Amino acid sequence: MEFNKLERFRRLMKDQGIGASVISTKHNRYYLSGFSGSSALLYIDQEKAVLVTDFRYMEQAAKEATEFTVIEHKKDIFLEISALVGEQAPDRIGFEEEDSYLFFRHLSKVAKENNADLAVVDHLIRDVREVKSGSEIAAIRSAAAIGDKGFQFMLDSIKPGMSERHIAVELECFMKREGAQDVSFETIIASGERSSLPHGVASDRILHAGDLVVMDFGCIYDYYCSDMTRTIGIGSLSDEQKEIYGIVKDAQQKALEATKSGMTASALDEIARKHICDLGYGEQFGHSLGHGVGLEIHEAPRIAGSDTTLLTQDMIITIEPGIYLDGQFGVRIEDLVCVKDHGYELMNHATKELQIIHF
Ligand SMILES: [Mn+2]
Repeated sequence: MEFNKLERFRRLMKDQGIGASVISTKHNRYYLSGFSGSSALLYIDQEKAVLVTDFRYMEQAAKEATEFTVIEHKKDIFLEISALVGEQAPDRIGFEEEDSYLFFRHLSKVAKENNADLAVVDHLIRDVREVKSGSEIAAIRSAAAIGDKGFQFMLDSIKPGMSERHIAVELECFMKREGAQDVSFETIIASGERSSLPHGVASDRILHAGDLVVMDFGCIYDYYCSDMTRTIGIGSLSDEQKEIYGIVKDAQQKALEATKSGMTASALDEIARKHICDLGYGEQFGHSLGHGVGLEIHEAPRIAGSDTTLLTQDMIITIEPGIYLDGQFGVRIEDLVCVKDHGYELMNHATKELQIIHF
């Protein structure tokens, strides 16, 4: 479904008695206005939406931020903001506590000049961003499809003597050739004993027969992120390695099949966790099951025991259980899914059957 993001935010502001907001962080600024440049402030009240930027971005802002009036500031951007606040005279001004202390100091001065209080709005925008519009889902679907192709590319191109870093560079290059703007986070290629590090970014380690290799990667397409993990084997694997792989794969499948609108994030986490605990590896699954994905690689909700958010239609989340045996090996399998009223849309289609490359 397509919806107006700015109007949704305005409604939440109104509910909270926030007369005006000044939005400054990159992703929220892009989300609410469509402006992709690196320097601007948004001023938003119930009637006005104004983007204040400098000479360099005037043309781009006018083109991208179509719902906003674009104005240029010459010296201090907060002079323009203070004038806008002055016209509206709100009791409370919304701001993002995620921004810097310096920004907070400047905005505090604006609030004082206008006899207004400051109110945090990060959580309001987070609530809007949790549920994706049709075009956001389409962008993430495309980003996920590039990831799937990237996995196949790696299966076809991993050769004896390659290091983790070599594989990561080839993969990143491939995804950019396929249309990715960038990687969505530092590519994780963790082989052999390094695969027990849940966040083992690619190192100089050379792949060997008997290794499991955890490959966790993603890209950005049309500003939206993808995120997937596959674990593959090199040469012959032990029965224990294959058994652990099977447990993680089954836990992931169980969680996928349970996913639907109306359940809590914590209940979903519990489904995969219970399967792994019952088979004796609960202690070795030390992270949460997943997270929301959107403009940023980690967004709300968290799919964790501590997050009681109700999953709803068109939230996009990862499902990524893992088992890590310290100093030996690890397995993780991750897909992106879009939550639906009666189930889910799987956004990754790369095989999860254990792939073994024979050198
Ligand atoms: Mn992830």
